[in-house]
Parts: sequence; C-alpha cells; structure tokens
Amino acid sequence: MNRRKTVFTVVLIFLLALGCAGGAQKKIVVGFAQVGAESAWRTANTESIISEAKKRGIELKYVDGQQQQENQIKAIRSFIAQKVDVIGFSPVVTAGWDEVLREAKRAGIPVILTDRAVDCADDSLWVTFIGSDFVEEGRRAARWLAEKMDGKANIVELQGTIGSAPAIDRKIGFEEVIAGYPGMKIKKSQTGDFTRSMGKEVMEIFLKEEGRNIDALFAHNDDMAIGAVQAIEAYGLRPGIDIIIVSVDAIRAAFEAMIEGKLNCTVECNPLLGRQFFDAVEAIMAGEPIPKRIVVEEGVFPQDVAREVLPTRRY
Ligand code: GYE
Repeated sequence: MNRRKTVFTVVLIFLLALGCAGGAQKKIVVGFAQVGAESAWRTANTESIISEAKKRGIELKYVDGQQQQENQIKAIRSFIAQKVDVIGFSPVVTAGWDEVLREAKRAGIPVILTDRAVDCADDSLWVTFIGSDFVEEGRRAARWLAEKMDGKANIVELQGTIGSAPAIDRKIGFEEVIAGYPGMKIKKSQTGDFTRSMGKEVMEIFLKEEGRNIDALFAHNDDMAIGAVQAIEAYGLRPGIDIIIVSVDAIRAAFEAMIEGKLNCTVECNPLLGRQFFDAVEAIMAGEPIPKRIVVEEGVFPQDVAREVLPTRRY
C-alpha cells in the first residue's frame, strides 16, 4: 500500500514537473499588423515574416491593413485584447500612433517597429525599429542620377504613400543631393501610392503636362516605375532612353526591366526582415537587451549589372 502510494506520488511529481516544463516552453505568440499588399516589395516582406515564424514554431497572428491606418490600429487593439507576447507592425504613415502604442505599453506588451518608422516623441513606446535608411536610399538615387545626367535634368518624381516614412525620407535624401546641382530640377512631384496602377496613371498626367521636357523620373519604388514605363511607351517615348528612370527596392521585375533597357537603375531596399524581426522577438522573450535601431544593409544596381545579378535576387 505504502509502496503504491510512493509510486503514485513519484508519478504525480513527474507529471507536474512535465507540466511546468511544458508551460515554460509555451509557444511565443506574435501579432503582426502589415501595411497591405501594395507592391512586390511588400509581398516579399510578408512572405519573409510568415515563413520565418513557421520555421521557428512561433504562432503568428497576421493582419493585412490594406494601406489604411485605422485597420492597423484595430489590429493592434485586437492583439492587445488577445494578450499576445509581442506586437510587430509596419506603420503605413508616421503620424497618429501615440494612443494605441500607449495602450500596448499599459498592457505590458512590447512593440517592434519594422520597415517604417513612426513620428512619436516618446520612444519608450517601442523596443526597437528594424528597417532601412530611407534618406540614404534617396541620396543614392540622386547621386546615381546626377552622374548619369551630368548634373542637368528636368525630373519628375513619383512619391510613395503620402505621410509614409519611405516617401518622406526618400524625398528628403534625393532633394538634399540634387540641391548641389543647379541644373537638376524637380518639375513635377505627386504620389503614386507605391502601386503600379497609380504609377502609370500619374505618369500619364506628367506626360500630358510636361511632354518631351521630361529628362528623368525618380520613382520611390520599382512598381510605380514599372507602371510609368507603360505610360511612357503609350505616349510614344522610349523609357530608359528618352526618359532616364531610377527607382527604389530592387525587386526582380526591376532587373527584368533593366535587362530590356527600360529602367536604368534601382536602389536596393531589402524586404527580407523576417530573420531580424524574430531574432528581436526571441531576444525580448529571453529578456536580452537589443539595440533601439537595427539598420538593414543595401546596395545600388545600375542597368549594366542587371543580367549578372538577376539570378541571385530572392524577391
Ligand atoms: O519601398 C515599397 C513598399 O516601406 C520600404 O513600401 C517600404 C516601401 C517599399 O510599398 O515598395
């Protein structure tokens, strides 16, 4: 009887211990509020996040914000209600996040910003920001263009989403560099919302207004540049020859357009942030310190390297 009791106690302790260990290894749950599906960059970014979560056995609650801030705020609130371990999001615009970020802080849920920054004075509202240096991307595009055009060009600019960090910063970086070239002027600048269809539509307007006076196009992403290529061809000009085009992202379609001679240069913006994002998540869960800012390293690809580089491109 006594012996049976001992066995029973031992088994019970063992089961309890097992239960505790299981508890300690509880699956990490992450809520991620994505911008949308506006570009090939974004599709690659989403794929990188989803596949990395799967690889690490992390439960991912993924919401597509359809480029609407209110959708992203709603998603973040629902992550708070569901008591996820970490919230990640890529803010569609920079302004207007203070309140919801304070709610997350009050709930004790750490927030990681990825890709796009917020304009918010209290930086205790997020743990880290993982993303590219968009100002530098704008500078790189301008430096390449200034050299290509010998410091003289009538430029039209297709901006990204109004109020978004990449649109604001790429413009700042680009203008900063061309300010050093009196012969380089931005004649027209309008948003194409980072999409191909809008890039085409707005380029049609630029062509109608400026016609053959346009020497160069700076597009804040490749998708808008590719849309613009269609508009330029329809207008009867040769993209890449009559109008020199530089854009940002370095998606595969940009390399294909460069091989066809229709795009002249793409500045890299790396969307494959999944690994760095979940490294940060795991570090937070393990109580390890992480830097407040994690910058992604990137390059510049002119047309003449396109054929050689395309096979190595992963997005
Ligand atoms: O350049 C564009 C996308 O935020 C860096 O968003 C990202 C930008 C990217 O739609 O293609």
